[in-house]
Amino acid sequence: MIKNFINGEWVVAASGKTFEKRSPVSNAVIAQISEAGRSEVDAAVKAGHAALAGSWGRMAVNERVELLYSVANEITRRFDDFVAAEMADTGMPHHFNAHINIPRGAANFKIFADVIKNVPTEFFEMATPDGRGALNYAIRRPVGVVGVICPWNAPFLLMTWKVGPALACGNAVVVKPSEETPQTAALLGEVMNAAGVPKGVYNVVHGFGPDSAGEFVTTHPEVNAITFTGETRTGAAIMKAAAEGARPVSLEMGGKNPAIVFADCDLTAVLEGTTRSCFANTGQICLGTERIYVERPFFDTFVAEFKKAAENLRMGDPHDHATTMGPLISQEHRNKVLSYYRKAVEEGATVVTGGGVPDMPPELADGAWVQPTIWTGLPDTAAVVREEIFGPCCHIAPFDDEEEVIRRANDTQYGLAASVWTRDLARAHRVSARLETGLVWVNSWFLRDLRTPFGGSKQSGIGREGGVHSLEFYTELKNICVKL
Ligand code: NAD
Ligand code: 6OD
Repeated sequence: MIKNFINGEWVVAASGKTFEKRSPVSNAVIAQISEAGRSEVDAAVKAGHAALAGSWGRMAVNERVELLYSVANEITRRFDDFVAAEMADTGMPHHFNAHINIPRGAANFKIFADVIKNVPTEFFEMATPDGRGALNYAIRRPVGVVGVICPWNAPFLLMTWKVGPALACGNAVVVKPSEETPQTAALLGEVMNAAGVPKGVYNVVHGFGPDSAGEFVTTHPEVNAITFTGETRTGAAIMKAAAEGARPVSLEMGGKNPAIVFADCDLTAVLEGTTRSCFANTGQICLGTERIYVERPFFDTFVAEFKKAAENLRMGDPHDHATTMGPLISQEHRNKVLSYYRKAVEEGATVVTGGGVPDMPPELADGAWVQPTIWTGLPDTAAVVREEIFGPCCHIAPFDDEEEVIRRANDTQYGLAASVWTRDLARAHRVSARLETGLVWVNSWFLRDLRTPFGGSKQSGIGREGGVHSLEFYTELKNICVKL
């Protein structure tokens, strides 16, 4: 059984409640998980405060930095365990876990250790009327116990993206992993103990959202700040919960990200890039592309070549290194994605490829598989062009000029990411500046130095995390003025 990790110990919920985790690949039950109730969440929050009042709260920054390096090294030492756990929970192919998800998890501890080691301090010598002067400076203090609410789509990368900076800044955390992906958060508990991180600094409580561990964390009055990644609707509910006690939130939420392809682009690069941005992790990446706008003279060529690329994807066992696309996370999510596949047809889409469920060998037949799917022919008002689907699918539409495509790309409630494909650099700068998104990639996708700001505009997010920008959320500045 996967247990809660509270104050450095493995804890079974007093209620005895458990829930099942099923494999996305086969639908077989692969784990039972102990579901934390209010009392376990309360114990986790209190353990966090005790850690802050104890050695963790008094630890010098350099010592904390060394501990975070030890955490990163221990993740690397147990690399295969993390890859196996993440692959079992998500069905994500081996290469994505081994080359992105798990290494980025380890890097998230190192990078924020380096950030905190080098953070500058504001310091001013002031004149005073009596001529003696004053020293006025600002120091950063941890915000306290941070509630970390995580999604299932890149679980370890996204959880450590928050736990890394939270700990670097000297906070304690209570993590609520997605009910779909409990394993790597639990493994990280073993790593924390092995690395010597004091008890209570890192706590994990398992369960669902409403009326379960997620709600218990976000409504707990002694949780000082809440950081969340997930759907926009959930983020709004969490913001309401955080209003009680006026607690700060950082929200990373949904998207409906456009790719804009100009006719002068590099065909090889755009095919490679958009194949990844639409289909990597079976389309379950918040930054993924679900709308492609192609300049009209290039439209037919692009659609024909992109169809071939989608049809070349290989679905199968995630352990097989030849597999390039896994299943969706769950049957429930597959039902949602397939409902959009039907809706696209009802709304009059031309199905360029896919649109249904693939034939899989008997041992995989019960998994949450769907075909990579491409549509054309829909107006911008169609549901599959407006709503986040979070599956391996996209709609491709032609455009005629720059103004038009900027307007259409921006015509959405979301504002997470966009990509622009062109050889004309002046145009790339011009278009990027006018897209209403937190991130823009030019001739690339999912490429980002971890020290740069990450986050969404409009209903895709509140706040920016990454590098020193994470300090805005995970620390509070304190102004100290000393009269000499
Ligand atoms: P979700 O919102 O359903 O769940 C996220 C987490 O919130 C889970 O741990 C869930 O148990 C918890 N939760 C649900 N309701 C809650 C409540 N009322 N109170 C407290 N906790 C609650 O999201 P998901 O389906 O796990 O993830 C997919 C979504 O995440 C997509 O919309 C995707 O775009 C988004 N996402 C955004 C980013 C980003 O950086 N902007 C990154 C990854 C995923
Ligand atoms: O690159 C990142 O740091 C990041 N947060 C990626 C998010 C991926 C969403 O699925």
